[in-house]
Amino acid sequence: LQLESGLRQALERGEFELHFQPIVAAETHRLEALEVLLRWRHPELGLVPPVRFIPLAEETGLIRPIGDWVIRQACRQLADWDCLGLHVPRLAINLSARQFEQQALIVQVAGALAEAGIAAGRLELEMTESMVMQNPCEAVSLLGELKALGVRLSIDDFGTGYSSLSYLKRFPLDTLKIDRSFIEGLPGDGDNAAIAEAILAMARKLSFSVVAEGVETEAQAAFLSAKGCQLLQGYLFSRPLPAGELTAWLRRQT
Ligand code: G
Ligand code: G
Ligand code: MN
Ligand code: NA
Repeated sequence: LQLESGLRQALERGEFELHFQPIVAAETHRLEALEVLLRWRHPELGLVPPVRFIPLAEETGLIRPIGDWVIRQACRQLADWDCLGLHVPRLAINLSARQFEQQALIVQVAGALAEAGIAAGRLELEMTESMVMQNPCEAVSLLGELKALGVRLSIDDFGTGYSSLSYLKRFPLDTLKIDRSFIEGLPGDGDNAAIAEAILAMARKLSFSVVAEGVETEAQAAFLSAKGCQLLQGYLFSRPLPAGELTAWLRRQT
């Protein structure tokens, strides 16, 4: 209950902040995108992780204004890096189910892009399989409208939900993010190696780009790269960092 009343005031009190985690090209390790990860700096509790407050934000509907803030703030930050001459090709933003239900999302995304002067193709929206599969008919029309804006669309935590690649192909999706539970223990874990290889082989045939999440070791990166995974994300390259630290990381890249 304390968390809920706090959450209502967190936006106006400026307690939210965005962290950013690099997604790099497997072959060159060059930056391809940053995933945007929301953090709540609570005045008494300290940093509250999203698993603790996103479900609450969804239940209370607060996810809508919060999600709107995330999209706007992320676009503003991208414009700031552009001004500094620091090249960030793309941002990947997580959507929640409640945001995805709404037509208002189209207006929010278009508004944020226009306000910051960001090309739509530099924004990728991440959603889970269940969000898309729960109501495929509505999903198809909403995804179509988002696609028409020019943004990229990706499936997060891929492999943990219920879907099939052939079904997913009916949606205008660009990217699959292999859930980190399948990256764990690669290349030694035979089951995970088989799953990762199968996802990569099918994704290649269906022309999805693939991001492997939770890459922590050189051995994982080498295996994934050898199997044709073009994009890698994980602690091996960087943890999610606040904007200031990410700016320093970007400067070290060039
Ligand atoms: O960064 P961390 O591992 O704590 O994030 C956990 C989960 O929180 C992510 O996998 C993602 O699903 C969710 N999350 C992080 N930021 C956002 C956000 O801005 N919006 C939504 N809807 N979910 C987010
Ligand atoms: O949106 P999604 O739920 O996929 O968010 C990714 C989450 O995974 C973030 O909370 C981020 O902090 C976490 N994460 C990112 N890289 C790694 C990693 O290499 N190892 C582990 N264990 N977690 C990671
Ligand atoms: Mn994600
Ligand atoms: Na994920």
